[in-house]
Amino acid sequence: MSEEPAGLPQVETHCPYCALQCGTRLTGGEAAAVEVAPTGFPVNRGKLCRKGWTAPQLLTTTDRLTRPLVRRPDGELTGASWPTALDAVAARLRELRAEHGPDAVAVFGGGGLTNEKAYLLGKFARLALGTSQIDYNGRFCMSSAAVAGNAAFGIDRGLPFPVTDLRQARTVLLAGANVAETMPPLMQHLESADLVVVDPRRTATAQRAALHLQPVPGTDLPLALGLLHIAIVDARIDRDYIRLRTQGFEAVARQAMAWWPERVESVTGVPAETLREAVRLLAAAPNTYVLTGRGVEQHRQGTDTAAAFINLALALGLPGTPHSGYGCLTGQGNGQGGREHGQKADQLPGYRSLTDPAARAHVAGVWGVRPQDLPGPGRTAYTLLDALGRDDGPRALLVFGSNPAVSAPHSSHIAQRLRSLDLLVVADFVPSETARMADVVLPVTQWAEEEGTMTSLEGRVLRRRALLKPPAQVRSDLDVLHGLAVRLGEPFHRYPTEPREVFEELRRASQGGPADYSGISYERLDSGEALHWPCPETGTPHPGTPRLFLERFAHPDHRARFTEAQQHEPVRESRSEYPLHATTGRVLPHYQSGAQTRRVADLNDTVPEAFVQVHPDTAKRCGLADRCLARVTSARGSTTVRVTLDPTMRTDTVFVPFHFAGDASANLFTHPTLDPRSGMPEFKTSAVRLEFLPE
Ligand SMILES: Nc1nc2c(c(=O)[nH]1)N[C@H]1C(S)=C(S)[C@@H](COP(=O)(O)OP(=O)(O)OC[C@H]3O[C@@H](n4cnc5c(=O)[nH]c(N)nc54)[C@H](O)[C@@H]3O)O[C@H]1N2
Ligand SMILES: Nc1nc2c(c(=O)[nH]1)N[C@H]1C(S)=C(S)[C@@H](COP(=O)(O)OP(=O)(O)OC[C@H]3O[C@@H](n4cnc5c(=O)[nH]c(N)nc54)[C@H](O)[C@@H]3O)O[C@H]1N2
Ligand code: SF4
Ligand SMILES: [Mo]
Repeated sequence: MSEEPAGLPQVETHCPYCALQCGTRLTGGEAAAVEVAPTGFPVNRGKLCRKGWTAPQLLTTTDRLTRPLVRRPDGELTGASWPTALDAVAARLRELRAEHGPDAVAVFGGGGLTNEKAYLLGKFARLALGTSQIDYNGRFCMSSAAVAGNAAFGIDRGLPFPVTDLRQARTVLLAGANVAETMPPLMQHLESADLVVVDPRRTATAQRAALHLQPVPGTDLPLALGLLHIAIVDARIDRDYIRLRTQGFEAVARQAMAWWPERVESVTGVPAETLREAVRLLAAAPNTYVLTGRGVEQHRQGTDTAAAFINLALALGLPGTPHSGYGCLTGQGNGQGGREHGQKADQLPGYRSLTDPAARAHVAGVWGVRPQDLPGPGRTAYTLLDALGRDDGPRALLVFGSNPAVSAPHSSHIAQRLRSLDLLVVADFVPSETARMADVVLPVTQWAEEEGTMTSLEGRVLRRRALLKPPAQVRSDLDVLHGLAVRLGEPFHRYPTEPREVFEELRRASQGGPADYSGISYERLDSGEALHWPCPETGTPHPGTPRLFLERFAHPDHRARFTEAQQHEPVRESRSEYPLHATTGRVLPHYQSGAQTRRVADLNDTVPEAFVQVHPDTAKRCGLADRCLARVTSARGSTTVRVTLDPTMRTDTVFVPFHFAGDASANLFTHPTLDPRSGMPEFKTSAVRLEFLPE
């Protein structure tokens, strides 16, 4: 840890990026001189990844948004005062609502927003706008695992145990998760475990594995069924656990019987003996964890696939025991809290359902409205974006904390929908690709300039703390929502601008819900208590719940559910025209749509442009050499990227990171097919061909 210069302001907070929420100490009196250092916080214990170390660079990025921008009739975005910008937005929203009804206005949120922002955004949509049309980018993230987790366990908390429990693990199955690049400090907790990694690529994580299963992308469902098959046939399942703590095993076991190892091998490409070895490792260890990431979830059968890995974990008797378990690795900074407090299409705060009359009555009571004043559920993220500007779709969109012009599947189509709007408003701190398309851009604070709470991947509620004052013309998202709400005729007091005040209201709104925060306060968090939800308000301070399910699962009968997979129609695409599987994902130095990390020189210099990772034989067949330019083409469109040869790749599979924009955007070729249960797009498999592109 670095020596702190004496006398400079200092705060303990957490990294602005991923859901690991590494603990950091920020030091410095001005934005240009902020220094970051890791703390001893248990998930990162003195470590940060490069994104964490370089996060302060974004505070002073040269194109930081420092005043509102309004598009002039000649098409130019030009500076405007806050009252002018907010008046213009409110006036247009009122017109559109009067003409087309409240659902003419839509809201798109993000899993990076603090709990306070996510909560107030949902309230603003339902009350100030009266719209049902709100959803968020978390739908693109862990929504399939969330649906599967709710169905299996009765509650969805990504990790139902602290990250540090993994230190005792003897075997960890990482299915479609490349944590060595996506959450590097987490690797220190996996040092003594044998890793079984399921990934079509030999990633940095797979290189550390005791066993690497390298399937064809999109074949994890048969793979998981095959692992269960072997566990049953080899008598490695925990029959007592299944009898006492679960229901529904028989039907799932029948389904798994159809997936004998050689059949699985023919579909997935993973040798039958490797499958058997994986089951031996998983069943041999007393302390075994099954963890899933986006690789298995971002498919049209992502919910069923996550459920199939949960079924495997249940059959082995892992979830809800002290030294074993199942978890989904939530991705965004507040990916967990952001999915609990009401920015989802079908949701009210506290992870309550918008269609549950008791939930509506409770939240309406806290908000001082009648239950019938709350709209019903709206469209999920991709369906919402796809409906923009259509006859029956929204005419205006407000975006807080997402860059869908880059990160949504079939992005050229989504960009066209965004262009067809009467009004696009984007709140951001940088001119993201989506912000640059907006009619009004509202400049907001960054993490080091604001207070709030985040809920990490392990369900622990954390304090984000301000080191700096924001630039003069920059406001918080809470201020923006307040300013718009009062202009739309809402009572002043309904939209507090102080994060602590919003949190006090969130506590009450979440009280009694699955994600109950009512026993958590800024005071308790500031005194250093480790509080995982649920943490209800009780006579004596509730200690929070670091480990869920130890005594019972959250279903009324206290049992976990096995769930059978449904049949999924394959997307039919010409294999002769598009002979390769393309998959997409992340590299260490970039974050998401790249709106932030492409602006951090130290990160962007490491990976300055998009690439396609290809096996040398495949490259040769397509007439490609290392470092040449190539076009990756699907039935949706083409992406232009540089070839990187990699002999560890499957010869039928290529990989493109999705952090880049313009011609190099991976989402130009991805498929907008959705998982019918979660609304998750098929980011992880596209049928493509590769072509040489002369420079
Ligand atoms: N550096 C970095 N870290 C991040 C982020 C970032 O953008 N950059 N984003 C954060 C967020 S929001 C998230 S959601 C997490 C995501 O974290 P991860 O899930 O670890 O990230 P991905 O790279 O999307 O996907 C993981 C792996 O899935 C593999 N994969 C692709 N297709 C398949 C398939 O069909 N089956 C299987 N089994 N595997 C497949 C890919 O090769 C990839 O290595 O990372 C978080 N951390
Ligand atoms: N092909 C492909 N596409 C994918 C994925 C994939 O694996 N492959 N992964 C998907 C996943 S898992 C995710 S999570 C999504 C993420 O994709 P996006 O939603 O586009 O995520 P970000 O790039 O983080 O965009 C966040 C934007 O909000 C801004 N921002 C950050 N914090 C705040 C804040 O507090 N307030 C406001 N107003 N703005 C803020 C940032 O500057 C940035 O412009 O991408 C999905 N898209
Ligand atoms: S692992 Fe995630 S939270 Fe930790 S420093 Fe890196 S980006 Fe930040
Ligand atoms: Mo994500």
